[in-house]
Amino acid sequence: MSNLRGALIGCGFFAVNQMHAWRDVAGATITAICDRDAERLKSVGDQFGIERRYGDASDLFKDGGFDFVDIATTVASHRTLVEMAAKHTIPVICQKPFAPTLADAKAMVSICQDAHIPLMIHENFRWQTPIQAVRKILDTGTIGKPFWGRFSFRSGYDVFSGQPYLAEGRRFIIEDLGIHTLDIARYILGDVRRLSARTKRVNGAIQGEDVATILLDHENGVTSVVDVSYATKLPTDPFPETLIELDATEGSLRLAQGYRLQINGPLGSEVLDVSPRLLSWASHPWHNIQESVLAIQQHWTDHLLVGTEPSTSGADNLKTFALVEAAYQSAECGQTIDIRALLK
Ligand code: NAD
Ligand code: 89V
Repeated sequence: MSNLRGALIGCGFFAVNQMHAWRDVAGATITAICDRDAERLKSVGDQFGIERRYGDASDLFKDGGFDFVDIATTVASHRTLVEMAAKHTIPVICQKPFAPTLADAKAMVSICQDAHIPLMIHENFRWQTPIQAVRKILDTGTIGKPFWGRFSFRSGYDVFSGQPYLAEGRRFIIEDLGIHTLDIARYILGDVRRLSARTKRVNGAIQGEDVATILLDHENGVTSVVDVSYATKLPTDPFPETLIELDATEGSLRLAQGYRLQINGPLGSEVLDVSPRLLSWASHPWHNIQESVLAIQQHWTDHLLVGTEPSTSGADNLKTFALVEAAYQSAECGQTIDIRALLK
């Protein structure tokens, strides 16, 4: 099997997970890294034994010698870095949120299409073991056709200590976390035609909203609710679990806290343990996310090697990103937003 060489840009909080996962991916190896922060560059370079280190992404691209780039910086730099990759015809993975605005995201997809390079957004939540388990149950047809769903992420976990920038933006939970939950809703129930949303800020120490409730009309007529909160105090915090309820024509399904998947079919009920694996480099409670990082990076590598489109390609992710944009618009104006109009 050929081995792809990758370069990673952005050696911060989350990139350490990506670097660990790259070590476990079959068919790809990170051979160069870049960060404008010299300390972070040194720390990741030393930890993972990477000799080729760059403080400036344009020098990295100028030197080349890699088959894809993994952009793990925060959103402000994504468009510039994706444009650099396109200019050098280097296939690119870009972290979520893909772009600051939907207009930027559309432009980035076009630029990569014009350069004939694959673009995948690192939208890893759909790759979590419990989410994949829900998808598989639906595909068996045991519970029939869903007509209603709920995708819920409610926590009081302190995300700000590891990611202080999350407290500083005008937008918070929909852009950072709801983007994953909306993507899961699309992955499980299909694309969305309209949505309406309400938001709140409960934590006075941050700038953006930390609670959002979003009502979705899917293209296939299914109704669902996406509700997310970082202001919810519970005796056992479920971070970072997404809980799912689906009611369907022949039964129902409940993905409950503790990675317990209850399936209620015509012949009775059963409860499955759909816990993620604890990889050697992972730790509780992040292990669910960490395992999905390995899964998405393996998926990218497998698709790049054979030249097929990854599940969360740039074009696919525009349909998730539009839901983020629509949710903010709806929360501001109190109206229902037409997704097809946004995607035009
Ligand atoms: P961070 O601030 O800890 O790290 C970002 C790093 O990028 C910093 O070291 C910074 O110096 C570097 N950087 C920024 N612009 C650069 C540029 N132009 N050239 C070179 N280096 C540059 O951020 P983080 O918490 O690691 O988050 C990074 C991204 O990952 C964000 O978009 C965030 O939303 C996303 N994230 C995703 C998940 C997930 O599960 N998918 C989880 C956490 C964070
Ligand atoms: O997954 C993420 O994007 C993270 C967190 C789980 C903290 O929201 O930023």
